[in-house]
Amino acid sequence: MSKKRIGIIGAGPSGLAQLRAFESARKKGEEIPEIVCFEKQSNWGGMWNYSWRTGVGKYGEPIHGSMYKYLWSNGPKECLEFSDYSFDEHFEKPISSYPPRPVLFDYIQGRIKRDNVRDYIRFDTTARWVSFDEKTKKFTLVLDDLKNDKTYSEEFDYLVVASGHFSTPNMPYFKGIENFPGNVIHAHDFRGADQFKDQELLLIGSSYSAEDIGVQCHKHGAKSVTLSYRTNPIGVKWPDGIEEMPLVTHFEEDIAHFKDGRTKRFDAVIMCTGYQHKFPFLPDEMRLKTKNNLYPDNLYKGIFFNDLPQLIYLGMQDQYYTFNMFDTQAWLARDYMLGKFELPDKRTRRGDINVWLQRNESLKDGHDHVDFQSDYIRDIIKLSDYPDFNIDKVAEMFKEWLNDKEENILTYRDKTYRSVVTGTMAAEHHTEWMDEMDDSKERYLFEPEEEESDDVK
Ligand code: FAD
Ligand code: NA7
Repeated sequence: MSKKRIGIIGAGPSGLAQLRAFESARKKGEEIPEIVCFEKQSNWGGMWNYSWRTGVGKYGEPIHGSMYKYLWSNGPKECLEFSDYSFDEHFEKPISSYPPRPVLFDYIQGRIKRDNVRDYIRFDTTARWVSFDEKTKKFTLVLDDLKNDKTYSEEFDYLVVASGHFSTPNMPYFKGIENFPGNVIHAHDFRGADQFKDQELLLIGSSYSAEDIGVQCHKHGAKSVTLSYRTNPIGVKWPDGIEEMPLVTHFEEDIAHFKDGRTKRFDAVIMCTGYQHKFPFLPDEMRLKTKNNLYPDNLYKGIFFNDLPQLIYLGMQDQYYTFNMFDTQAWLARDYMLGKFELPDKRTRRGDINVWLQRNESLKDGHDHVDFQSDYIRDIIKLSDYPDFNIDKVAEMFKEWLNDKEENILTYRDKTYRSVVTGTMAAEHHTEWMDEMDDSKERYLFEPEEEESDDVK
């Protein structure tokens, strides 16, 4: 009998978790199926693989990346640590709790560089279209080899969609914005604060992007930052130079009018208005349709598409937990594909989904969200052999992090946390975050030498 074939779309943290899950089974002596992972970029790492480009890439594909220069982890690294590959193992010394992007990118790569994971990935290859044959129960995947400008197709028994969901902007319209004389961009195209130095900035939105881009622009010298919220303000204590205002109603040239009747002049507008789950390679009946949400509908255990469980989605939830959540999902998905984890019937699955959806409806604040996602991880981690980690402690850290941010949005990244994987306490970074303008790995890992004493002993 020929080997089963597994197709994975995307080599970001979720797709890489899937590859690592299979590698871990292979190392334990299990026979694994034939696996091919398709990645439209030239390298792995998804969002963490920074691109200076905006718009389209060198082959004319929409740019995936939404990360920017000077991006530092927006939560403690102890909350995302792989439980089978610790920060200690990778860096061989304690590091701080909030590393910059290049350092986390390095960590993600460390775990997979030791395996032959790269061999499974076809880079510069875009998944263009998927169809499913009810008779053969196989997927046909149409692929574009971007480098050689060739289109071809291959068949798979299982399809893992790990294409991310923070890439296609949600770009609302505000009356008069077409006549705004300055820059109007979406957070997806923000590549760093430098160009906004000395400017009066308007950021629309009140979630992670607004908070982080606002604080970064303040740190790097914007004249003022105004955050405009639709539903709730972020509500932390803002320093002088950052303020929150209600939603913009319309623009007149460079003047924004707000719901409370106030007006203000701006040099640039950044829409921090979130992203769309977009799967242009999937037909209607296989497409996950959801907003950014802690429990997207139609996914059993947050993973298996209920109408067709051979179709697997990873990392489609809104995220408190990230890398360790993708791992728990990927390990369970692997066991299903290996025939070691059996799914109940469709009705039972639906019932399980409904319970989570109902609870999701009742969540009130960040602490509830953390408890919800922690319980979700508890629910799935027990179903595979992914190494257990202290979820209670991680939930506590998330809640402390939320409090830290409320207390002081400019200094929360100077706090340190203890690893639940190794017990190591994070080191303090050599420079306070507000004074640290260099986000390179070299600068981050550099250890200032002890100052030599002039005292004669
Ligand atoms: P992605 O990282 O988005 O990777 C998806 C991959 O799929 C990409 O490589 C893409 O090129 C590929 N792909 C997409 N479509 C196709 C196709 N048709 N064919 C082939 N390949 C395709 N998380 C944290 O833990 N800490 C943070 O500080 C943090 N900051 C963030 C800041 C920003 C601005 C954003 C946008 C996200 C941030 N995140 C953060 C969340 C981040 O999305 C996750 O950490 C993680 O990258 C999600 O992994 P993923 O593999 O699911 O998706
Ligand atoms: P999120 O977390 O999905 O938040 C989107 C924000 O945009 C949220 O505050 C929304 O307000 C706001 N929004 C959406 N549409 C509109 C319109 N039409 N008008 C005004 N405001 C709007 O996306 P982020 O980009 O902040 O974060 C995504 C990831 O990127 C995250 O994981 C980070 O790690 C980085 P609402 O509250 O719904 O009224």
